[in-house]
Amino acid sequence: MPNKSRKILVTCALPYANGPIHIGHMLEHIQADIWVRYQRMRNNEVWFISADDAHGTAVMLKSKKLGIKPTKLIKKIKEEHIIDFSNFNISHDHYHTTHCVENLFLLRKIFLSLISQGLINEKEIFQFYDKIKKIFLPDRFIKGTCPFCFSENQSGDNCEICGSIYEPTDLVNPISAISNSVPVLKNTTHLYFNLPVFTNMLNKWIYSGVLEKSVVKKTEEWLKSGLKEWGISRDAPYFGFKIPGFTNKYFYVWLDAPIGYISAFKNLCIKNKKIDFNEFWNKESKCELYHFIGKDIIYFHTLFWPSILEASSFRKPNGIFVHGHLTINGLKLSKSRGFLIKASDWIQCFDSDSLRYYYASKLANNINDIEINLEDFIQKINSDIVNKLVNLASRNTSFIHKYFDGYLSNSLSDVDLYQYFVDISKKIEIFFENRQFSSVIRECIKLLDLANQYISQREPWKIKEDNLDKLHMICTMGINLFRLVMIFLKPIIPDLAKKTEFFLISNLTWESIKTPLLSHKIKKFKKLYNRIHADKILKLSVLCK
Ligand code: NOT
Ligand code: ZN
Repeated sequence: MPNKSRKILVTCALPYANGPIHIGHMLEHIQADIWVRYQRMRNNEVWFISADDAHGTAVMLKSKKLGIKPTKLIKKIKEEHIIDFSNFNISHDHYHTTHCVENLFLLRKIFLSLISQGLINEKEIFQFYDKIKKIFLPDRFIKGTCPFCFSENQSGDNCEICGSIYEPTDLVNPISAISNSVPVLKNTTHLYFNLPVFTNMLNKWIYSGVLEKSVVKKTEEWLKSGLKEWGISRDAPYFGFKIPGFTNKYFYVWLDAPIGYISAFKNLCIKNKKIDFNEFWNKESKCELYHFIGKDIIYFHTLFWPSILEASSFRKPNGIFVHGHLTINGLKLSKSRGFLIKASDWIQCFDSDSLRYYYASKLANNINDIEINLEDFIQKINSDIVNKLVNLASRNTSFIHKYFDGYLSNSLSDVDLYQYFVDISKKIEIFFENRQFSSVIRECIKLLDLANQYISQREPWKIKEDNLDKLHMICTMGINLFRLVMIFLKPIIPDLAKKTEFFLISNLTWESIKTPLLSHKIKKFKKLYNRIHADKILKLSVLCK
């Protein structure tokens, strides 16, 4: 695998600017951030971007409810989002918004190019209209019974229970989610993107290694059932970009949101003149592009997005990395808040590394749901990070300072064991590259168990003062094994990694894996990590009420 000089652009799905970041968003940003930090450690050039998804009905309704302008709302929300992400050490190189000039410019350019290729059709349709709120209803604001499996309370575009995709008019007993009234059908004209033209391209593209098997399967189903033209316009009132040449028509938020990936990067290039925009987005680009997304928005990324990119002569992604949903156990959460915990509430109870570590311990490169169980969370963090990882450092450091003035010895007590840890790094590299973070953690825990066992068996606390050389080498060995595991875990728990670097007076780098720290002074041991306590679950419950 080429390690040097890869150029990689990574995105996370753009959070809507109508509410706070919750720990479900954080799952995706942490997953991407771990991967990005690993790639940076391997000296690849990585640009990690995201942005707020500022447009659409939800943002408009929210700002109405608050009695403020949408532009004011999205500004405030973006500031809050940036704080939330920084609290969890998400190392975006840039966090932008889709409500920006770059996005307007690119959207119009792409739209005009679609028109000139005859890919946009105008059609008169009947659409659900809320007579009370005087507004055409977007699919997600219509609720009803699924026409396929008859599950109740499903949204107008797809059924969460059976996964079918349909038109809002297919719903049984549709209801407006805004006013709870029965919507009426009203005629209007809309613009449609000719998606079916791209069927052949998509049929090849989905097998080109860009998608995991389960994602290919889902996309295959949609392709098999036949693609339909995709509506890209919305009627006023709407918060978004107006469509040139049409009165009271706006671009659908889902057209300008993915274009936001490009425009956020464009804006980064304006700030950082060293990055070449075209090198990353040209049709023939050799740079790599990856989108991290949740499984609820697969079809936007495996059908519409590659087609729009193809049509407008941009490059397509090398991978769409899809994760499952988050489920939470052991906490009563209010339904009106969507059963989710706000990132700002979580961080008042627990540190960022603990959530990052816990997510990593559950993440693999598949779309399985991730379950948070708070008892299990506390148990795992205390057992892995406190009892196994940090303990390995603390139990050895005291001797290094007591007898050797803080200096490590000039050789290790077991070179073969050290080499064994070094060899495992090859395995860990593959796990990181393939986003099998739970396997990274599993390997690290195995190594920690080995290391702790090694120290326990040699009982340094019993070694007599006439055998100090032996004691010196064993404790130096322990510190070095701790250091190796910390290098492996650095992308996952950056706060602890930073403290470790300060403590070891040495940077945790991938290049230094082969070279043990010898004859090197380290600091006195200060608590690197605080045990977390179960009473914080209660505190979190109170905050989430
Ligand atoms: N705001 C959307 C959501 O579901 C995600 C937009 C992602 C951007 O939260 N784009 N695409 N394609
Ligand atoms: Zn259904």
